[in-house]
Amino acid sequence: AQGDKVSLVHGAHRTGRRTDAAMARWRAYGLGQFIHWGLYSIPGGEWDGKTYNGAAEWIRSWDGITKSAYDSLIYHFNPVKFDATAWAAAAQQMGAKYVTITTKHHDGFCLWPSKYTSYTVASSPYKKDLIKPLVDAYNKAGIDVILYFSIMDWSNPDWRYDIKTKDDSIAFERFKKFTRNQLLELLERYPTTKGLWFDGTWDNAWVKQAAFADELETEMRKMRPGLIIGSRFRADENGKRHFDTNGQLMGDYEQGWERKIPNTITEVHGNDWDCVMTVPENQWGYNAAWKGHIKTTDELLEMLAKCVSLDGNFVLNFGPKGDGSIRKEELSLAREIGDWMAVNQEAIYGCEYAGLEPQNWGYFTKKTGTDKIYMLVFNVPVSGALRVKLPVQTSISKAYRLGQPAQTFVPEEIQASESFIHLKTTSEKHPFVIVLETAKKT
Ligand code: FHN
Repeated sequence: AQGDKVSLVHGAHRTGRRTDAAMARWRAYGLGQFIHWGLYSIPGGEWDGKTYNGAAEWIRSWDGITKSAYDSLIYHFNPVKFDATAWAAAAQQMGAKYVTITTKHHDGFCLWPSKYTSYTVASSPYKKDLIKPLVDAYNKAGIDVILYFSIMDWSNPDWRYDIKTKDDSIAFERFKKFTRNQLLELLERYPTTKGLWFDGTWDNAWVKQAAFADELETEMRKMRPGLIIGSRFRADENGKRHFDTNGQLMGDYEQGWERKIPNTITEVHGNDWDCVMTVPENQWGYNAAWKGHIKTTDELLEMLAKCVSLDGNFVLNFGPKGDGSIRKEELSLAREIGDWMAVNQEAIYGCEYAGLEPQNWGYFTKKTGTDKIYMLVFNVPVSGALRVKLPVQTSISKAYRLGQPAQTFVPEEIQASESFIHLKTTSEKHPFVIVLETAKKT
């Protein structure tokens, strides 16, 4: 131990945020799209006429469903309506700057024709690689691609939840080789991949592989310099995940914000992070029933604003159907988010935590490297007066509304560096953005 730090061989490789261009690009994305697509998209949460309430992509594991019947879905996987260009166009219109695609979820079914298993799209009636057209179409639309990969693989007989016997350990050694082969294969086949989004890494068998995972991470980073890997990939030698024994973030960004968003900047400890979010409560793969509370466009926009205001990216999940089409509800959310982004994107892309005291009317963001502050207004007070506290010796030189530059505001300075922006109306129906150009007082 050094001071109160423990010396670790497989802990974090770095303290503080990455400072390179690839990570700066990731940080500036603001908005992303997540895609969960696989065999589970065919039943869509229903089996033999029964609706299962759990997450649709987990249906193979629910009681009453035989594994072999589920695995036979491969013979029915034929997404004839799949159109990579149309998917990419919808994401582009929404304003997504990156997409995270499930190459393989927990069931082990691969959307690319992996050489290392026959449980892939190549064995389905569709036959063709699905990852390549997606990577090409998204890249063509100016959207970066990150590959989702589940380490846990229910289709592989060598997968173990824990290693308790000699046999387990022999099987898991084979599984590690298989995992490495598949990951290197993906990076080889899709060289424009910007990052890997790992999942299914919580079981003991994997958590015990600190040395292997560390070495593999180094190998992948060498192969694709700039590659972005989050905190879910590997544990340290004491089995600590996300943060090592010394509390340092493992990987390039914190991957712990799944369907939840921090409330304060202190909760993210100065780290990069992304929040992945479902439209219904907890459904990632296509769920035909689409029950429970379905988030609205304004709710999702508020989540996006909150994430960016606290230095994170917001990644909205889509669960295409087994036939390759995207459900109309998701398409219309994407369109509405895109319509808002078309006017207000300036307050999202390349923006960060503004360092200002939070106010109840909404969220502040700041354009990285500038003095431009954005007020993303979600709750208009009945008084119509929006409070702004700037750092000492800073004043507002210009205030105007995004999309309506002619609508300017004359801030009322209440006291030094504290002002009211007075809205002309309090009957706004949707969130909007006010730009504050600020300057140091001389
Ligand atoms: O079990 C999965 C779940 O199905 C989904 O893929 C999410 C996405 O972040 N990850 C896991 C749960 O953490």
